[in-house]
Amino acid sequence: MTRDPKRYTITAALPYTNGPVHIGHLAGVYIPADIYARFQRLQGKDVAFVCGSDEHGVPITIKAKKEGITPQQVVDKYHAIIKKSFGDFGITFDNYSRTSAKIHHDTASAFFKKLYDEGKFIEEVTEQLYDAEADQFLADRFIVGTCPKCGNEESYGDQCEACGTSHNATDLIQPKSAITGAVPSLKETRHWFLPLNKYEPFLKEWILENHKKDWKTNVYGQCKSWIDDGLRPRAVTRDLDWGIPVPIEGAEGKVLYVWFDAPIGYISATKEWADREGKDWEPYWKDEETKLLHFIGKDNIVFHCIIFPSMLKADGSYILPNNVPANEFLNLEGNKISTSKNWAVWLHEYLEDFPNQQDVLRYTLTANAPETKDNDFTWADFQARNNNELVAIFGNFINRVTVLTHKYYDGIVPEPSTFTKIDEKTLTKLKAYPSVIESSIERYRFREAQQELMNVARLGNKYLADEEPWKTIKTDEERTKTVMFVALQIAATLAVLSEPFLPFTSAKLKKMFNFDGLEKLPNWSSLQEISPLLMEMPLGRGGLTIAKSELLFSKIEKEQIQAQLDKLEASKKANEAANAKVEPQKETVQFDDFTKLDMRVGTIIEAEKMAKTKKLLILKVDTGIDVRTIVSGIAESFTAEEVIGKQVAVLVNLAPRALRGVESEGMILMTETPDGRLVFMNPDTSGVGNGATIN
Ligand code: B3M
Ligand code: ZN
Repeated sequence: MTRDPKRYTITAALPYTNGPVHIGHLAGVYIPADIYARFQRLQGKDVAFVCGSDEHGVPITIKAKKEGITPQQVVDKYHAIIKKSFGDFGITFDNYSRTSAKIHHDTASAFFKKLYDEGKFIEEVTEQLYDAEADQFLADRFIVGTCPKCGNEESYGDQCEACGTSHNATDLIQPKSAITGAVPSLKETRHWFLPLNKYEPFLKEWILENHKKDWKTNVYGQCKSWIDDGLRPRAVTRDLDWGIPVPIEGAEGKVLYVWFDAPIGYISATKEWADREGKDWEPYWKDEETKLLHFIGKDNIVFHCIIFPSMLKADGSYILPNNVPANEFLNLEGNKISTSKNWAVWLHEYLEDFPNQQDVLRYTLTANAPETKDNDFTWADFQARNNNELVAIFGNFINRVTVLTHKYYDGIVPEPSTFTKIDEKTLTKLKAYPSVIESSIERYRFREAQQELMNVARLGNKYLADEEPWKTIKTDEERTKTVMFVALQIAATLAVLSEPFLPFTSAKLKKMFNFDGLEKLPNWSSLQEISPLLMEMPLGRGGLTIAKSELLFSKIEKEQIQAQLDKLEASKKANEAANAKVEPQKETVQFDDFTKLDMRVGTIIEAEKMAKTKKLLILKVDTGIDVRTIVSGIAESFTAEEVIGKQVAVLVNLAPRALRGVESEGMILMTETPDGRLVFMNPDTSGVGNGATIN
C-alpha cells in the first residue's frame, strides 16, 4: 500500500469459547490490536475492528462432555464471560460477534458452497479411526494411546504432551477412544480438501517476495518454512456433530473444519456490524484501498498467512491481509500459561482483586509484550511497573502540575510571557513525540511506542525539576506562569497521547482538563500541526479552568502481590493433586464377597506410640461391639494425642494378627493425599453412634 489507506479492517483472533480469557490473550493479541485501532480512530481514520467467539471445534465438545452439559451451554457461558472481560478492559471492538450466530453460519456456508460449485475443492475418501460403540469418527483429541516416541500412555491422537511430538492418530500404539474406551477401527469417510499445493506459486510471490521486509521475522520465518516444506491438500470438513453442516448433498453428519469457518467469522462480524450501522460491509473486505490486518498469536500464523489467504484467493473477490503482526507467547512466573492447569491470571479475577486498575495491567502487558520472543509475566514486575513508573513518573507529574495550578492560580491555566531557550526546546521536543510514537505503532512496536509515551512524562518531570516553579513563585511571578503553562502543555499532550495505551487514565485526564469545553478538540494530528496545544485553544488563552487532580495510580503493596503468588501456588497444588496417579481398578468382586466385610463406625479412645517404631500407633477403639486394640501405621501423619476422640471407620472382622508382638484386631480405613499424608475416612458422621455399620 503506497498511499494512505482509505479504511482499516482490523481483526483480532477469535478466542475459543471453552474458558475465560487470561493475560496471555490480552498481551498477545487484544491489547496490541486495540492500541492500533484506537490510534487510527484518534486520527479520524475509518476503522472496523472486529472479533468474536470461536464456538466450534473439538475442544468445546470435550469441555461439554467433561461438564455434562451441551456444547451450546458451554459457549453461551463463556461467550458472556469473555465479552464482558473485553469490555471491562476497554478493548474497543466495533463488533464482538460469535460463530454460532446465524449470520456466520450463512456466510461460512455460502463461502464453502461457492468454492465447491466452482470446483475449488478435491474430494477424497480416506480411512479414519472410528468408534463403533459411540457410532462416530474420532477427532484427534478423542483418541488416546501410547506415544510411539516416548512411551507416554496418555498421548493424544495428534500430539503427545509429554514429549511434544506431533503424529498421526494412526501412529499411536494401542489407541483407545476417549469417549467410550473402545478400540477404534479404521473406516472409510469422504472429505473435501483445499489443494494448498495449487496456491504455492501465489503464496511464494505474495509472502516470500512482497512481504519479506514489512512482516515480522517470526511470521515471515514460519511462512517460509511451511512453503519450503511443500504444501499439501488440507481437509476443510470433519466428521463431527458440532459445527456448521457441510452445505452440500451427501455430507450428512459432517461439518466445516473449525479453522475453515473461524476466519470467515471476521467477515461475518463485519457484516453484522455494517448491518447495524447502516453501512456497506464489502469495501472493508473487497476494496484494494482497505488495509486488512490480522492480530494473532504465533500458533495461529499458518492459518492466517497460508490457509485463509488461499481461501480468499480461491474465492477471488477478496483483498489479502496487508500484515499479520503475530506475537510470541507470554508465560506466567516462569511457566507456560495453561487453561486446563489453571496456571493463569484470569481477567475477571484480576478485576476483583484490582478493581478499576485496568490500565495498570494494560501498561504492564504492553511493557512486557512478547513481540519478538516469549516473555514472562511476574507479579513482582507488575508491582514495580506500577510503583516505579505509573505512580512515580506519570502520576507524579500530572499530580504536581495540577496541584500547583490550583495552588497558584485557582486551577486557571496562566498566560505565558516570554519563552526561554529551555522552554522552546522543551516544546519542540514535545511536538516531536506524536510522530515518534506513530512511527513505532505503524511498525507494530507497541512496547517501544509506550516507552516513548512515558518519555513525555519524563520530559515533564525533568522540566519541572529544572525550572522549579515552587521556588520562582517567590521571586518571579511572570516566569512561574510561563513554566506552569509549558508544564500544562505537556500534561495536556499526555492526555491525548495516552489514549491508545491507558484509555481509562486518558479519559480521566481529558475530563480534568475540560477538553469537552473546548471548541476544537485536540487529536493526535493536531498535536503535530498546532502546538502548543492549549495556546491555540480559545479557552486556553482565555484561562481554561482545570479540575482538581483525580487519583490516577496508587501504590501496590507487597501483601497484594503475595496474595496473587499464594493463589498461583494453590492452583499448582490443586493441579498436582488432580494429576496424581490413580491406581487402576482391582479385579471385580461379587456382592457376596463385599458383604463379608464388616465395617463399623468406632471412636479412638486411647493411643500410644509403639516403642522403637516410626510408623505404628497402638490404639484402643470403641467399636460399639467392644473396646479393642488396633495397631495402625499412621504415626508419621498423626501424633497419639491428635487421634484420641476421633470417630473413624473400622474393618472389624479382619483376622487378628500380631504386629511387633501386639495383637491387632481390625483395621482403621484411611486414604492418602498426593504428597503421602494419611487422612481418616470419617466424612461427616455426626449423630452416628459407635457400632453403626458401613455399607
Ligand atoms: N480460536 C485459536 C486460538 O484461540 C482460535 C483462533 C481463531 S482465529 C480465526 O488459538
Ligand atoms: Zn511422547
